[in-house]
Amino acid sequence: MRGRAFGAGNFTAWFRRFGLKDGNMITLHSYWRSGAAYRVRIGLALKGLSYKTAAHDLRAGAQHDPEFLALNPQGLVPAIESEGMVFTQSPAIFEWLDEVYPNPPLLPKAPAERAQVRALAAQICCDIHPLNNLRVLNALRSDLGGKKEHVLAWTAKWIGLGFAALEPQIARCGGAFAWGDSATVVDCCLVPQVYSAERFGVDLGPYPAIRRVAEHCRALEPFRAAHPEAQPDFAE
Ligand SMILES: N[C@@H](CCC(=O)N[C@@H](CS)C(=O)NCC(=O)O)C(=O)O
Repeated sequence: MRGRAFGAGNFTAWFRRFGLKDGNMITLHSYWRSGAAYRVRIGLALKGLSYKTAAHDLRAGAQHDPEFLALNPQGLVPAIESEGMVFTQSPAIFEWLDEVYPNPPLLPKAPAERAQVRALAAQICCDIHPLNNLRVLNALRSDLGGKKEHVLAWTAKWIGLGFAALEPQIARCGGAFAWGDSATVVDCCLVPQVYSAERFGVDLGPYPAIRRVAEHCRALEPFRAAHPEAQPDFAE
């Protein structure tokens, strides 16, 4: 497998020193610029879990290596190995994390609130991000002959539509975070989506509530530790 492993040994000692939990030896299959892996890195950091990173260079096609496909037949990151099992799909990973490592929770307690928080996160994970995924943008370029400006217009269109709908919801329900005053899965999904919007040059001017929450989150240590440029495989 082309994934590069960044050792757990030193990290484990380091994490213990700072009072972080060992995470029952979690390996996160990741790529520094992957928005979906970034989400899970935030979730792990918010829960104070240590983990080992196995990096797969998506630009070099490492997600198509047979060894990685044996782990995740979808050929997508993130994937987590823990407890002798493989966990994929960031929303399912969040649910698993919250059940196995309940503190601090990434979902509110009340069922109605949990449903609303899940719905906000789903708007990002299901309706915005998939349309801007690497394989979709590659297909636009190679299958349909899309030029750079077409691809940028495509990404801006779907991020803009999604953010325009999220904005009033976050303005209404948000506090310091996207939902109230503690971090939830919405923040785990929103911050990487804002990073991606910035990368694609989307104008965030019309979304003050989204910008406010993203700025607040990005100043916090768990979000900083999960940032793409803080990853061991970060490359310009
Ligand atoms: N629904 C999946 C999406 C995972 C996903 O799309 N990962 C991207 C990186 S952000 C990927 O691995 N892309 C590889 C490719 O497009 O070939 C999740 O939430 O985990």
